[in-house]
Amino acid sequence: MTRSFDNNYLVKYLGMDGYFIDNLYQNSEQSSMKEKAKPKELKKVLKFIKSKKTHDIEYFGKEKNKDVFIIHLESLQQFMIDYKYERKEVLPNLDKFYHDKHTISFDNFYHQVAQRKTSDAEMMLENSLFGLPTGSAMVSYGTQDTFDAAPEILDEKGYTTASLHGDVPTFWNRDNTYKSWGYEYFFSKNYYPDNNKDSFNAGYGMKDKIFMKDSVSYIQKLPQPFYAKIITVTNHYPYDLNKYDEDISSWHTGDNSVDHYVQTAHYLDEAFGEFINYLKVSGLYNKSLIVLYGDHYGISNNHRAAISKILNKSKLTDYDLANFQKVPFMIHASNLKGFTDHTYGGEIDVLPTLLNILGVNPNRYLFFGTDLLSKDHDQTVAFRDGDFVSPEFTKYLGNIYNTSNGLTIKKMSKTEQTSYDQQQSEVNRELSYSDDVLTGDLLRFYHPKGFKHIDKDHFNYQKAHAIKELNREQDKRKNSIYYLNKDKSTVHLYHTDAPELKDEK
Ligand code: GP9
Ligand code: MN
Repeated sequence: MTRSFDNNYLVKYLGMDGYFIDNLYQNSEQSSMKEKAKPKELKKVLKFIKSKKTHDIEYFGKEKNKDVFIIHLESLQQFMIDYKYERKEVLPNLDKFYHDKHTISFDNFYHQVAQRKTSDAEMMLENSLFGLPTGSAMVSYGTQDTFDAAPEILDEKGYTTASLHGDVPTFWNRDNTYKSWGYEYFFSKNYYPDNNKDSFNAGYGMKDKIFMKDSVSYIQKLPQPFYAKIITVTNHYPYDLNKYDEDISSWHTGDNSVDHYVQTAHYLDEAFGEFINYLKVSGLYNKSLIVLYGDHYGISNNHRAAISKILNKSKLTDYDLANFQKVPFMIHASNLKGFTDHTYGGEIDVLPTLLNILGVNPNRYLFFGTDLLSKDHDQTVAFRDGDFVSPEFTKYLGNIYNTSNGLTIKKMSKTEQTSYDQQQSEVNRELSYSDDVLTGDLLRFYHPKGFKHIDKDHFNYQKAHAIKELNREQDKRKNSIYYLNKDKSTVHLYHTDAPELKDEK
């Protein structure tokens, strides 16, 4: 019951009757909470959100109407950036991108997921709403709740929206949730050739090099501007990889559930490098806004001995483990002047940051995060269990540290105590208000001027329907990469060393 990530999985192990009873119980719980929720509940949430308004003229609209790639780097942690192993960079392509003169790279950016890792990350990234303290918000509320998500907001600005992922559509209830979020297209596993061949898969889905190359067949047909989320999966516990894909040896910490992480992370980097090369050769690179994020930790705090070895720290503290929760976050576009941004933030802040750069005012929406690039961004980063990090304090696993020097704070001055209490109460409020929005479906009461909530029945992710719809849209809009290339595919521009695709021309 704790693995409610995929309804098919539940049916398989509970049987249809058991699944039906569980579903009935879940739904009755949820619908009674929804019935009890009234529009007045929204008032206190809106008051809280409005108190965190930001103004960021410098970046507003800097990349308006650019194509957008959101690249989900599965389980990639920040410590791997510029990490060397056997005197080699493990992530040469990502390191290069991180330090590029047009990439804004964040080095104090944290994942904020709880148990349901990728689904919590997707909820935060595309709604600026937290996941739930237990269970998956996408599974429990994704089908029936009202959302104001990134795909819907950008659709209203003329964007074509698509999510691409080499796993089955039902995982994390994506096939239903994405309709509530307004994704026009969802290219999941069954869209990809040979998707069931063993050698084409590793762990939870298709291998990244194959998935990313074959995704081009769909990306090139998206009328522009488009918003395309590409969800990788190979760098996922337990980090399985065919021997022939291992271009780097494993770590030798002696902890077998950690040691192969470096190999799948390196594989992910190679796949990313191949994808970026295609963007450059096809001309998409300079006309796109490219966002990269690590969705959550890959190596959990239970592996302290192994973490000490890979970080080369003989005495690992909870402060080190708090820093270990950092994940990469990078924004790249030709009009951006690259730098390493030390601002404290997390996944909840991505959507307001992205929309502002695209020329959409984030203050119009009920977002719990704030624009990382604005001077008035709120740098208190809430973790789902009530811990938090800010430029002053790191509260983690029951200890409080001074963020700048990592020293345990045993006694606080009066001013420190006031500031600490303020931050803690803000964290508690934002987490509980975010839960109220989901459990009470409060966004159904939110109708600012010009808002229209989507009709979920409009969306159909069946392959035959979607391909027909895509071709129709292409003919109507006449501005996909494929159309502009005189209806000739650009897939031949994509070069991969994936042995499974070596015969493909
Ligand atoms: C499943 C993949 C992994 O489709 O996104 O999900 P996770 O186990 O990381 O939550
Ligand atoms: Mn994940």
